[in-house]
Amino acid sequence: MNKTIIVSNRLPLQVKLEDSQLEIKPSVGGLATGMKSVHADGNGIWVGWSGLTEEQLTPALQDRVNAEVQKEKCVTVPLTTEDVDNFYLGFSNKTLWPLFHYFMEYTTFERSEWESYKAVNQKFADVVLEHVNDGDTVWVHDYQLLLLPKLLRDKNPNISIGFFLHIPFPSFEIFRTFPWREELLKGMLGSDLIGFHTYDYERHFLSSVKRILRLDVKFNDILYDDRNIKVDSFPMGIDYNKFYNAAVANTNQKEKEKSELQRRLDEHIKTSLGAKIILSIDRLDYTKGIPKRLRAFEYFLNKYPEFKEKVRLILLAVPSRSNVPQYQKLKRETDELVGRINGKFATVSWTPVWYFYRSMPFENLIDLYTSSDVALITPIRDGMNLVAKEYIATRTNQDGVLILSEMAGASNEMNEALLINPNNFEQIADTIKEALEMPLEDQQNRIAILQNRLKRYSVEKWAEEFLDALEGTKSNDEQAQSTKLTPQLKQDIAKAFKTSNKKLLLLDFDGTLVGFKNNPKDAKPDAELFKTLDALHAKDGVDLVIISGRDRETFEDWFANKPYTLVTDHGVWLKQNGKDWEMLEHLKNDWMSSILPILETFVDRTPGTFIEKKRYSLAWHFRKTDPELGQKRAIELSTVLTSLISNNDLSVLKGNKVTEIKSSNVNKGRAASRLLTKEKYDFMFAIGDDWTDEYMFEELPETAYTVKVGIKKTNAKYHVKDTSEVRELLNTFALD
Ligand code: GDG
Repeated sequence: MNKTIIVSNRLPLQVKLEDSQLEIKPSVGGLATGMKSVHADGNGIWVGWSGLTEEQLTPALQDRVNAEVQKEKCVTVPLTTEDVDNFYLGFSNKTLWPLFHYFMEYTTFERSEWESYKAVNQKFADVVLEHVNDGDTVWVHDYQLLLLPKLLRDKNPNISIGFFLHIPFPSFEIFRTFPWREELLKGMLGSDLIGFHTYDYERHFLSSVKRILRLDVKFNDILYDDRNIKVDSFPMGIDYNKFYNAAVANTNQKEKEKSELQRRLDEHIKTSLGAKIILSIDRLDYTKGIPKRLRAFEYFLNKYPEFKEKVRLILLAVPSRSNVPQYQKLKRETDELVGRINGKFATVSWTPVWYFYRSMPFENLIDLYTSSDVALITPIRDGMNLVAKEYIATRTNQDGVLILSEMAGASNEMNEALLINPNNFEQIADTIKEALEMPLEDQQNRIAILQNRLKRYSVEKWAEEFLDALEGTKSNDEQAQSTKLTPQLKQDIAKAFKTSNKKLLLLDFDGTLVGFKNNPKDAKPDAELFKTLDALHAKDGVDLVIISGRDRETFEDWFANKPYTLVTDHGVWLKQNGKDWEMLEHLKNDWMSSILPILETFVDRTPGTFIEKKRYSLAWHFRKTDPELGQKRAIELSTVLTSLISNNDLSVLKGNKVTEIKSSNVNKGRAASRLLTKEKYDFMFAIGDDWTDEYMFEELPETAYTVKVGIKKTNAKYHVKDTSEVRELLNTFALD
């Protein structure tokens, strides 16, 4: 039976070692909850680090940890202290975390830490590969493991790999500064499905893929390495019922059952008529905007002094990554600010900020959520923010107001909250006042809508949707409508080639026999290619035809002394058996003088594009420009041209990053059928990569072997990955 393997940096377990005693209990985080049913299902496992380094564990203890976590269907990845320093505290939290949250000034790029990041991703891969079987599904989580999908894919192509990023994906302008950007993107592209919290992160990722790797992106599909990779957004939800039910239990508890914290909260509420509590909860992280929030609260007290002695801000800052210098600095700054505000405003009966620097048990968290009139959640950047969602779930009477930063991913789904810009103190102060004074009915209307949404799209649903979408990618290959040439099929075709008498090979040139270059003039045939072509041509009964959109002069130059048949200009010219060039189609080129100036205006406005003038056609190349701009201009150009050439015998061909204008009655298909009328072939083979080759695939009889390079939609029967696979295939024909 196939299984699902979940992989994250940390296991969903808290493993503690005190006086050589091991204590292992399940952790209560959102991810652990969301994955519960996936993890519990069948023989699925969870792979991750236990939280204890190899140095902390003797071999005997290590064995005990392994045995204990195994009971929870978990498998550990052993990490050394050095790994944790360089991979986790170093590269993950001093490079990726700040960069992806737009904190460029905190981002360091250390080669040694990058090396460690790669090595630790490999350690994760080794453990997963030990447990994975063909047909299994692997779901990789978060920024610590961006390289893992590729490491797995390279070793086992027969598994389904999903990746989910829990933090933002930054815009191209930020991501491009990252020194190892290609490697990181390629690492992620080992997946079949890549998920983000929001459409914005998805958009940013696709834009980097297009600009940095120059890959083809169609809507949210990336064509890469003969695979179709899906990218989509899945906003993570919470365990709604868990928070709602805990809140109901909290409100129903008797006086003597209440926690110490709850009593203190109740006392505050009783101190004066209209006393209110504002709640702020986050890990102490610079992305969460805690100092700015405190300053905004100070500004609020100055601007609206009538709230003094009535309103209290409860600040719960959970310790996090305290070994990283920026976090230590943030701790000092927060301590000082709280001290300053309390020193400035406190009275004998009132301290404006109650500050907790610790983690609280779940029950206390619920005390805080249920007792607060307003939740003030103002991160500077946040992938999603689950605290905002949890606060809403605990509002069993549907009262309360959420003030939420528009920079949190959650703001996309929480329009009914009061959305603020965390850098605008004026706006925050006014919004706090608005929240404190909001009529109950208005509060209830807003919370009701938010609750409905959160209830429906819970964390279980999120996990289910992601896995369904991952399952759906399995049929991606069928979308290509052509069959992948397997080693067996290649052998069959080679055999048919060998056993036939008269063979026709129609080979496109650019993107088929040679890869694309920025300048088409540089994509010359190389010695290795000539060797293959010569060997093919030397075989008995072979008609070797190179059929291309290139102009006659270029081919004359490159293949001057070669005896192959050449068809150029998409089928205008033919050179056969060493004879002179012969014109297959009689064409005019007097239209060029009117089209050329139009193309020139496109070149002027689109940096990096250029015109290739051929004898019977004009091509506008946009391979070197910004991919999105190029695509946009190509659509614009085709609209302009279509309106102009309607009365002419011209057509516009959209090739691979090129738009070409030429006479309508010329195409590779017509040229191919002419060749077919001259001879009787019992083996026909055509291969090409772009739109112009489709004519050729269509014209050939059913018995022909037609092969597309790449997995775009095609009329060809088969497809191969790239030019190197084409050459490999031709070499097998050439062998005896
Ligand atoms: C990352 C992304 C994204 C907090 N204090 C206590 C406590 N918590 C729990 C909350 C909540 C969780 O921790 C925090 O989740 P967030 O989503 O707010 O933030 P990150 O930790 O930064 O998480 C974030 C998330 O991944 C999921 O994809 O939303 O954007 O940065 O569940 O309840 N729990 C307990 N005591 C505490 O003191 N028990």
